[in-house]
Amino acid sequence: MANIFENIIKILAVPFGISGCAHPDNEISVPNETDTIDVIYTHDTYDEEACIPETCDGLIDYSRKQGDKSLCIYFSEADIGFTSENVHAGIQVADLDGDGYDDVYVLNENSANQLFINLNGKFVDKSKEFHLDIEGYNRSAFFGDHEQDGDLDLLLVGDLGTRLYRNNSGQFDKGVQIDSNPAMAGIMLYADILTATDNGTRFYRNVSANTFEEDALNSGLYDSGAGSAFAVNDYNNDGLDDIYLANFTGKNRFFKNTGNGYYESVEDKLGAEGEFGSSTSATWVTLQPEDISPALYISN
Ligand SMILES: [Ca+2]
Ligand SMILES: [Ca+2]
Ligand SMILES: [Ca+2]
Ligand SMILES: [Ca+2]
Repeated sequence: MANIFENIIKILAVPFGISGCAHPDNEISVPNETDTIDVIYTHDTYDEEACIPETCDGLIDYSRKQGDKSLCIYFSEADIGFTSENVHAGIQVADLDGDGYDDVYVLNENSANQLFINLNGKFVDKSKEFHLDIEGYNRSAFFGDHEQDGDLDLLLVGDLGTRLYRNNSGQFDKGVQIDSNPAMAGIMLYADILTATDNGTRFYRNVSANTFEEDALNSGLYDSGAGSAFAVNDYNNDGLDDIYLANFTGKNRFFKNTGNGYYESVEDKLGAEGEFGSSTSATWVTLQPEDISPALYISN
């Protein structure tokens, strides 16, 4: 499903909010104008041996080599970065020590995950210090402030299910198991949690501290397909985050937030269904500085 390259595209584009970088080997179709959004589809013809460190001037760049298992991330202006010699299932960018500089969390397939903290322009492995050297085949990470206490908590999904790790003054706890079913993607929606599994979406309403109730059908967030990625954006500027679901076995979904934890399915109305059963990643990107609103970028 979602391959490493697409995971990288996804996370690099969103947290920085300035510009997405399109892979030069991808064929990118012309954006489709809809009522309010542009939709861009790509057809991945990625050469796994390619290493491309200079595709996004002035932004975080990336490269990877599947053959020798390397991953490189560079800030092109400062010419700094790090490499990680593991097989990676994905990465996530967030400012975990709250110093205003983004840090990088790398999900490794065959070893513990790694947290690289940006210290004066150099990335330093602080995985153990933060208790984020988590083992297991994790497929996606999402950082959000679950209990609104001012620090970022971690939602981790993968073959071992869905777990929420709370941040206690810079050290993450052992995690709470939300669901034991394997999942491909997961996001926090305020205190609630939405995941995509091979057998449909699951939406966990946070009832009390560690109590969650599954409510996908009733909330309007149910999809029966094998979801591969979520992309969150307030596309209609009403102050409520809306959710796009890239689907591997069915049409893509666009869940418009109608408030109070309920959603309406609007992918048909917006022309954002994607190519049936082939989407592996989705993100919102601003491709040109003059763009007023971001476009939806979908990898197939
Ligand atoms: Ca930081
Ligand atoms: Ca928190
Ligand atoms: Ca906390
Ligand atoms: Ca909205």
